[in-house]
Amino acid sequence: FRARPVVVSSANGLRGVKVAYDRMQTGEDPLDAAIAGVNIQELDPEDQSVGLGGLPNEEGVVQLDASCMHGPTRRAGSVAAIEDIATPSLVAKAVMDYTDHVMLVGVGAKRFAKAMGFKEQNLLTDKSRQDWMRWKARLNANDAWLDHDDDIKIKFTTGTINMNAVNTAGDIASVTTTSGMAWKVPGRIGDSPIIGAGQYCDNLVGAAGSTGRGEANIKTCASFLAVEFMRQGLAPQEALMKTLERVVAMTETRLLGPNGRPKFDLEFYAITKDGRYTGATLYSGGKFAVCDERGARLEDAAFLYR
Ligand code: SD4
Repeated sequence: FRARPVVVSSANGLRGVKVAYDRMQTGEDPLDAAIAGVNIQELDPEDQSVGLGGLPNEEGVVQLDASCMHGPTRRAGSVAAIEDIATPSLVAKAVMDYTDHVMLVGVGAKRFAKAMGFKEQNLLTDKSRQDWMRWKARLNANDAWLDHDDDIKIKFTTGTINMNAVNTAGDIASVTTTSGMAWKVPGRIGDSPIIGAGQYCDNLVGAAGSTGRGEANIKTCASFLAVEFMRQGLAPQEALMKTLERVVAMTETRLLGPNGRPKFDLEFYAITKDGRYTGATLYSGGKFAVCDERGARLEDAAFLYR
């Protein structure tokens, strides 16, 4: 068996897919390679959706979620609502490698990370603190949870990084890492650390992962669902479109607009064992990053609604 190696991620992983692809070419494990790819965003203070510089919760505290899966050994690891550690993707992998568990949360996750030698640091940059204060200053009694000013909405819906990689042996890995929804209720956990929602990988089939409104994803176990559709023989794009249709079908009425369409966006990324790939979003205009033998680039995502 010889696969076509490829790495696919959310658009903010344009630099990361290249790093991951190049590392796989030197024989590095696909999960280590993908994590090295997402580490770039985690450690970049300019990326306000993940790791250092991530937008905080409503109390101004940065709480991070991440999970990963390693196809060849059928293992998974995850951390949720972890504070003060810039690279939760690596902590998720440490949970996978060094514990008998899959998921650690909050203070326990942080204590574990420190015991594993991760450095504790303040993740709230000046820029993110100022954005948080600006948001706080505008709060008023009439605010609805879903009703945000446009500029703030952008930050609400951009970001998170999911990356999926397959090497020439057809070994597959996936990882997702995020600071979650900006201004979330403290303790809120999104889809990113949930195995089967934020990402999922099955070495016989492929991998899928997600960014966007995590609540919608959790309810549909959508990354698992996408991999299951591919297992049934659907091409990656068909699999992601059917997954998006399920998300719409499971959307509660209060989140549907007058046209019956969700008021949020959700994005999926997928690869197959033989190296096919795609990205798909609820609404048109989305891009995803890919790197293969032709180099790293952004491609247009398929979509359900224009
Ligand atoms: C979450 N899925 O915490 C993440 C947020 C995200 O683009 O992807 N934003 O729900």
